[in-house]
Amino acid sequence: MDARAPNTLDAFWMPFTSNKAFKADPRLLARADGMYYYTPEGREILDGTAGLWCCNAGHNRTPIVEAVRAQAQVMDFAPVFQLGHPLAFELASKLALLFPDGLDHVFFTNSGSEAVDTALKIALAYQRSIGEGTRTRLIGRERGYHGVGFGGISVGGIVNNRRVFGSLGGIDHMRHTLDPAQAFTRGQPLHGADLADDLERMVALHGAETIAAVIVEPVAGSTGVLIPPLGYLERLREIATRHGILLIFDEVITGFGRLGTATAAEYFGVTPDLIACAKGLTNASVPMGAVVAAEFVHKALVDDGPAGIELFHGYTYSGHPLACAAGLATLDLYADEQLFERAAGISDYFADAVHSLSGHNHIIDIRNLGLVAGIELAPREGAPGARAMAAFHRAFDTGVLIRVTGDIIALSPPLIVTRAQIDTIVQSIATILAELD
Ligand code: PXG
Repeated sequence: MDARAPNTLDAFWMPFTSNKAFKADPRLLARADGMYYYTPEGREILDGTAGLWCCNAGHNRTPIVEAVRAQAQVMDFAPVFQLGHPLAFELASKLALLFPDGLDHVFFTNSGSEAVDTALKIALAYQRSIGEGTRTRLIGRERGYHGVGFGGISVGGIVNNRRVFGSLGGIDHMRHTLDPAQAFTRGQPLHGADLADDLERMVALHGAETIAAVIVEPVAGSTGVLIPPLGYLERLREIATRHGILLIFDEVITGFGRLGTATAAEYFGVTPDLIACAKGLTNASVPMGAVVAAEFVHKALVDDGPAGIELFHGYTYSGHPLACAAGLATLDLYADEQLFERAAGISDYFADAVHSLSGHNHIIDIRNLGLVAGIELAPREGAPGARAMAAFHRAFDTGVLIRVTGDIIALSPPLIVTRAQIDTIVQSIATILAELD
């Protein structure tokens, strides 16, 4: 094949996309700056989703761009197997400081999926290291999304992500927490903490001595913004602790300011044993994920572990220098511009704005917390997802980027969003829904 063949859309097999539909009617992004994307023709698109819930500081921020550029000139790559480079240690130290007390050790990955699978492996290794080797079972939750590794799709609660691939064995799922009877709740639903007792049911069904860990998104994002009922996460924490089950928070979306705090753990005042994160860690400028582990987990595996390699796990690009440079600049930017506090400060305005859509055409629920919201539409008869997809296309054509999942519109704007931009996003959704059949 001639490598200089003309550029067509054919060769790129696009992820999580209807390739045929996209290539028949492509939507391309060519440039980004602050709150905006720009199409190749130069059309401005207001970003209501921070890319894919990941560009929390807005796009192409100069300090991050400069840091990556500078690092690329100094050292492109360095192995971190039996060698090290200073930025990885520095970023790990800063991340440990930012995350809750007691979560002090950082394992770097390149994505959220890898962070999730790494957290699950650490949990299994931990249980074995303390003499609890029968604990091999992993518990997830319906409507959980934990990326696309075999661990993640197995604990995840989305059948389409598993249907043609299968699942690891020894997995079970708790029920999700979405309750239609509490539609249009602002913030956390009042009722439903008792759904955490599903973990007790798992213990009764399988025996605690078979369960290594339970993993949840504190706020489920990609299956349509599911806000935990008041007291739910606290109860899950209590049950997990009582039965020697590690609690893993998947904070790939909730981390780095989405709720107005560094982590959802901090927001809810519930500290898990492991946190998986990614996305906002580098403002998505260079791919990177991480698992942040509790001191006691690290101690059991590393300090008290055997001589030699303590954990047979890692990626060529764990702690990649460019990602570390991006991560350090990103954490500094969040702090310098007080972006988490900014998100907290504007979240009431955001809540008012999205809930002002209540009563509009097609809307059957609105959910929100921090700077994330889900707007659920009634599905079209016999065509689930079609109405929201039509809204997505129309929003893009009129200059606003929203995200849709099933018949749910998800909003997660960069933390630099202004009140006027929130108004524009919400007004555009109102107009589109009024016109949409
Ligand atoms: N956990 C959670 C909670 C996520 O949201 C992942 C893990 C996997 O991360 P990577 O970096 O491997 O993709 C995610 C990713 C959407 C959407 O439309 C969400 C994600 C990815 C793609 C689309 O909501 N989240």
